[in-house]
Amino acid sequence: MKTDWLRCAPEVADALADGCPVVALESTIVAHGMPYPQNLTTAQAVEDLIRSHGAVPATIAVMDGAIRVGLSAAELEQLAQAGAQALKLSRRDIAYAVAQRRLGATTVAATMLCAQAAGIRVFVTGGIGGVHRGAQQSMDISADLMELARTPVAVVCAGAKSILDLPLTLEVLETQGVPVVAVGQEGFPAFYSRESGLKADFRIDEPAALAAFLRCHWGLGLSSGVVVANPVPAAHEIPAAQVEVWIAQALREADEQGIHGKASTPFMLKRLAELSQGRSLATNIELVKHNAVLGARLAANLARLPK
Ligand code: PSU
Ligand code: MN
Repeated sequence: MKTDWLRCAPEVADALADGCPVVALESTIVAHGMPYPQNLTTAQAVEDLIRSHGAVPATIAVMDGAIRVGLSAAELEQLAQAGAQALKLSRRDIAYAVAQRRLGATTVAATMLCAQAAGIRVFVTGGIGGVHRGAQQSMDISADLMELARTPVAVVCAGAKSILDLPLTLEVLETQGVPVVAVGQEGFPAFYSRESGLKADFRIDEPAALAAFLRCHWGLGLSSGVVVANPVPAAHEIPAAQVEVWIAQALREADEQGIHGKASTPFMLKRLAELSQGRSLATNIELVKHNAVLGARLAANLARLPK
């Protein structure tokens, strides 16, 4: 990637040059995934947690005609305030946003590709996109899955939301050769709930062992990403049966209102927060913070291993 289109914050560039741990963060969760001001306070808290666990945070977005890796406090605030006015950028949208000097928030897919271009191997988010329910008809499969297939970045998440078809999401990841590693349990977590009823491919509990696994995966020349699925802490989970009631209603409304494509996930997140009277948002915030701690530890362990 040409460096005039990729600008790392000085702190991030220094850390990368010195082989110090860096953790990438996405910005769609800030601009499109949570309302203001909780989006800002969460983004700040996540950056602070990553720092206090020994890594440098690098929130990624498109601003001023460049991919920016690491934002200042003022830039993070600008993005949080812009909310849905910022473009939601997946892989296909990046060149448009850079060339047209638009403000853009990167999804998991776009953040992975930018992180890889900058030399960052560990990325923390809330949940990954996946195969949407009804995808047999709509063909709505998140570009996140295709990016995981081709880009060597570890994505620390709380699994994927059950607004998606989770069995089909795991099928696609298997087909694409993406390992799904659960932390602390056998099951693949369902974002708001610890269990989805599905098994992850592997269980690895310790950050040091996770780092060794990643080093081996990439050392073998496997060029895919890895899903590191970290279940929401029990104290903050919402029972799956409860979530399903809200999801069923929000999906019905999305269908009635003709919401589809890239608008679908932001609509669902917003309606779930409303229908749950803020409970889904509170859980979302807690699980992202929990992922931030694991991501920082993982990056620190990876940085300690020989290249
Ligand atoms: N999951 C969340 N919050 C989010 C997203 C996922 O809990 O904000 C965002 C991520 O940026 C993810 C994107 O990459 O939604 C997926 O969108 P789509 O389904 O349109 O690919
Ligand atoms: Mn989609």
